[in-house]
Amino acid sequence: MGVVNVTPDSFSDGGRYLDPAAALAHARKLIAEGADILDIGGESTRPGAQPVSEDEELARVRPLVEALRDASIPISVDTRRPRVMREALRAGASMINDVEALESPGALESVASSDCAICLMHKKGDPATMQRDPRYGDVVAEVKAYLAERIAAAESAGINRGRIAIDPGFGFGKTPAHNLELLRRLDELGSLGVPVVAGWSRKSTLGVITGKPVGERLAASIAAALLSVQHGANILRVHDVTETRDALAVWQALRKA
Ligand code: HH2
Repeated sequence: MGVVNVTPDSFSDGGRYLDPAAALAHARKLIAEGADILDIGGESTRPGAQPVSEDEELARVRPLVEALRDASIPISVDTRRPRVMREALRAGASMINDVEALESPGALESVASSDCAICLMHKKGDPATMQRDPRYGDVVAEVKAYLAERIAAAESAGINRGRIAIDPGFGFGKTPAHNLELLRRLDELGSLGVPVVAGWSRKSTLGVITGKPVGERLAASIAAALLSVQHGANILRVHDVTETRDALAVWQALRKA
């Protein structure tokens, strides 16, 4: 899953693709590099991010989704807002990626009334404050229980299990130790019976481990992506498609050999 952030403030690529032409060119580049899904976002959820208005989010996302109607791969929209979900689906998106796991009032219904795929992500707290001393007992058990509850809520709303993926939300209200524990035990989420998405790309825990700024975390991101797959991830949310695919190709060749 290749990331296209149409935002001025995303943590790793903020401002680079705010211009519609630049966003479309980047989207087409990621498709050409072999992305299987594109994930388009119009609001940064990085720690400390301020919310944008619904109209602004839509103005960023909708034209790009429309321009990609003819794309050869599914288009996902990363949003927490029911209206943005509905408009994005109308414009041609076939997946919603929600960092609030459809908790916003009306979100379950917005997804249920279509046949799109949905990624339910765990986060603790809001982006503005979530990295201020997050605490868990057993982080994996807590994340898993939350995702199980959100799968059940989605199913009760009429979204069948075959449409659902889950994501532990690396970096969303988690310390580096929490993120590493989630990675080490990622396969425990497999028993929920739906595909697992992992988003480590360029995140700050990788900066803590390597001492590298956000622009120099490619190798660390690839290591985390490969480890995620080894621990059961089915979908990798990444900024760097070519490099991640090459690393995966080596891993897959070894498995086949
Ligand atoms: N991470 C980010 C945003 N959305 N969605 C899922 N399912 N999983 C993730 O790990 C995830 C996500 C943050 O990354 P990015 O989009 O690059 O940054 P920003 O939120 O600053 O736009």
